[in-house]
Amino acid sequence: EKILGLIGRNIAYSRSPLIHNTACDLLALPYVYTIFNIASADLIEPAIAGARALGIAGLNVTTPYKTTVVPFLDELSPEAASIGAVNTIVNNNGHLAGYNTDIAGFAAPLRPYAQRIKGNPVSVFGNGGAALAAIEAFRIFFHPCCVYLFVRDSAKASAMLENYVHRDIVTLCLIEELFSGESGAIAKIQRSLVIVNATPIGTAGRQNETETSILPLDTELLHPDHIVYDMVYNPLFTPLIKAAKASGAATISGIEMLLGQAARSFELWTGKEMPLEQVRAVLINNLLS
Ligand code: SKM
Repeated sequence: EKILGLIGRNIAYSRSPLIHNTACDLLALPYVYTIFNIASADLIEPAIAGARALGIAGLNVTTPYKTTVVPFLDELSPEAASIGAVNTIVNNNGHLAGYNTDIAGFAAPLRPYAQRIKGNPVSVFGNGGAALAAIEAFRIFFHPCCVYLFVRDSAKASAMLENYVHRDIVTLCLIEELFSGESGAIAKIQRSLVIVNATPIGTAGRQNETETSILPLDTELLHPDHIVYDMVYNPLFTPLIKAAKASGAATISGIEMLLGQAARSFELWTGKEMPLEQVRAVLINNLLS
């Protein structure tokens, strides 16, 4: 059996083993996908060296190591290089190639709306790697004229954007201004065709979650022309998805991105197409139980 796995920190929650092991069972492929919990960033270099030496066939990488792994790989795909983040490693006889399937995985469920999105502004909430993957996906697949990036901490967001080659498509906006009713910020949300939550806000069982912090924005601002995309997938129906549905907006659940990136990683490792409908059914069942 060949070994696949996920490296990250505190990742027992991950549904990636379920997704990939289900797909391998369905296709009778000789792989097993496991969790490699890595406690600190200084263990990444030896972990990658170990994966190379042991012939681990492939890895996913999740928070907080998507940029940490980059210097230890032999090759980067163009989209991984553009945002400096890797979520998929393929081991070809000791040669490690890094990819980023979050970008295309994010874009996949937006494809049916492509004609509507092109040329329109979109809003993304968050200042981490997930937000950057979404921004790059809009740039590559939908050419919106601009992305409004709503953040709480503009210093952190500016630091993140500093390393991003295409930062000129991003306009930094403050979440505070939205909550204090600043008209410019509100107009940006109202003009946006897609609203993306790339923060962990709304995730089940998060520490210190209060009534007012389960939503990234005042959902009164949502309207039926919006497409609301929540990257959070647990719970399946997040507070944002529920509010968006109530306002008549189209909604995309975080499981679509999770499945989208997984399907692309799976194909890079196995050369086979993931049986998406069956895997989605198993995942939904698991999240609802
Ligand atoms: O990019 C993905 C990663 O491949 C797997 C994952 C997970 O299992 O939670 C989340 C994302 O970071």
